[in-house]
Amino acid sequence: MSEPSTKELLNVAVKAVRTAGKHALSNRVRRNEVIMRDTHDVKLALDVECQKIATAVIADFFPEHKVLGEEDTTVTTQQKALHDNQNRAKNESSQNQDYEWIIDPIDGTVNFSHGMRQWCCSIAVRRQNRILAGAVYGPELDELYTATADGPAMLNGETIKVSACSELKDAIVCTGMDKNVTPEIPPFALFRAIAGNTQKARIMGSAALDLCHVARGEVDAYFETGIYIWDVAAAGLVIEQAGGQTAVMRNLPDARLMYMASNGRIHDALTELINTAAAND
Ligand code: LIP
Repeated sequence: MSEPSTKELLNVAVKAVRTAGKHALSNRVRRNEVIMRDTHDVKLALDVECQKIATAVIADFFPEHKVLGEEDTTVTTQQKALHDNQNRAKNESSQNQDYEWIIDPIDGTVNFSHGMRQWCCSIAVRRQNRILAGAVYGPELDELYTATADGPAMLNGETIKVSACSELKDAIVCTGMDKNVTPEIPPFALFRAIAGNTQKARIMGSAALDLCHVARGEVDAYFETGIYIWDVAAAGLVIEQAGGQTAVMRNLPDARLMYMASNGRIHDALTELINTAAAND
């Protein structure tokens, strides 16, 4: 069987994010059907439903492909996925079933549950640890971001590119509050360093949309500790294809990441600022 093109993969990712995103949008009245609640996090019935819907769309086209999603995965599964991923990266002879779809059915779930419009569905597909295509759909913002590894980053079909901002002092940097608050990483541990050395630091509540807004040039960088691969996989490709840079700065326990992305021009300065602040915390 021939390998799917990146365009074919992207078409399925777009169909899946649109179908799942429209389900969440048309069921907003059910946004408070809570399955699980933590201090700074919530899991909704719609999270699970949207992941099932997206997975079904993908399976219609690629039944043998794997899926890694935020919902119905345990830490063990996440760690296994990471372990498989590392083993896979070593295995040169790739197999068709090496394709893996990475789904965040509702990114910005807490925003969504309060009726805020800053939420999206994010889906990427990777093969041997290389992201080949990604789509991020914000239904209430009417924003569909797409990219392939060999094609441009686009917003609603128009090519986008990162900002020209070259100084941290002139930059807007989006960040987030780690929902897994631990003594080692108290909330906002690095926030004051970012806020004190940029024009503005912003917390908008959806990592995938924050990253896409870096790709379209309205935000200059993004940084967060405690984020997961499904929050950043698709939008990270969009940034790279828009001329920006991404970096997993650290791998944290329970498959979480310290992750940064920027327009490229302020990447080194922001990296140094974060590493210095982290060392002093
Ligand atoms: C959210 C991220 C956000 C982060 C939240 C949460 P979710 O993802 O997009 O940047 O600050 O803690 O992780 O849980 O809504 O898919």
